[in-house]
Amino acid sequence: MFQDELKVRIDSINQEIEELLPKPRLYEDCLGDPLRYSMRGKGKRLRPLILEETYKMYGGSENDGKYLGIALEMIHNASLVHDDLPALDNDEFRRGIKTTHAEFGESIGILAGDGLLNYAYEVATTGLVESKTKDYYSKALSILANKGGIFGMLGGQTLDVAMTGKELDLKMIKFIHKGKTAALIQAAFACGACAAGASQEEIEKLMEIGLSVGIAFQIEDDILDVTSTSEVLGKPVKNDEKNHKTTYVTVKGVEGAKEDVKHLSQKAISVYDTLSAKNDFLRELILYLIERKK
Ligand code: GRG
Repeated sequence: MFQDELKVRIDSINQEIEELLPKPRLYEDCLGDPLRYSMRGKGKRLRPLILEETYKMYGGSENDGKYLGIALEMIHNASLVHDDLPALDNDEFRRGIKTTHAEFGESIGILAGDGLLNYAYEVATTGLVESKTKDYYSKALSILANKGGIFGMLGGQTLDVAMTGKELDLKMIKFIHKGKTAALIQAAFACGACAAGASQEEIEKLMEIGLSVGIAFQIEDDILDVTSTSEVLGKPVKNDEKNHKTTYVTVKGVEGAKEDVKHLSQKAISVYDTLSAKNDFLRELILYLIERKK
């Protein structure tokens, strides 16, 4: 069953995270503790999951997918730590536990996010040193850095902050979603394939799939913010209203937004079905995300 398979894979990713996180020191570990804490909680581990599945799908059989996948999850978690800070969303709960700054204080929260971001690149470059296919790996690494940076997630998030309180049209909202959320999902689809030596044509298709899945994922996030509960999500709801954000739901309503999630997911599947490699689990995962409850 898909759900059982999903659990096995998430457990395996959680083990890889434990393996690659810095080990606790004997003396008080004032950065290591908050850094490890920031990776905890019931995260869906969606990004390393996708990355490692695409790596296998294109024949990858070494540790390259693991290093890139966990580095990507660390970049994602660093972004969550900073997103929760008082200067940004000011949230005290995520994944059912206190946010890093709520647990360790704001200054340490800022530093833990910085530390995790830098550590992500230490993990990713350790993978490069060990890789037997450095040409492929370095190309994947450059996609990872690009999608996490000013032309990707960081750029999208900055625009999101700059536009807070303003009325936005759908085109602008999608542009923000493309950066702040879809960029890392594109990295998840493209980096694994790239590290395994997939062709440029396949990588471009995977980027297209990542874009549709990523925008759909953020729209669903906006939907769940108004339709779900904090118990189910493990984080506060009605956050967008609190933060004066115009979202996809503000513009299109819940039903309109749901329709667009379906449409984007179908678009992703139709490109997926033209790929030269196959992975039924990954295909099911894309479909599962349309129905996600958290
Ligand atoms: C420090 C790298 C760095 C960046 C700072 C704050 C910031 C820039 C970016 C925030 C980007 C952001 C939070 C986008 C929202 C993406 C999103 C929908 C996150 C939730 O992802 P899930 O649902 O979370 O996969 P889990 O908890 O399951 O991992």
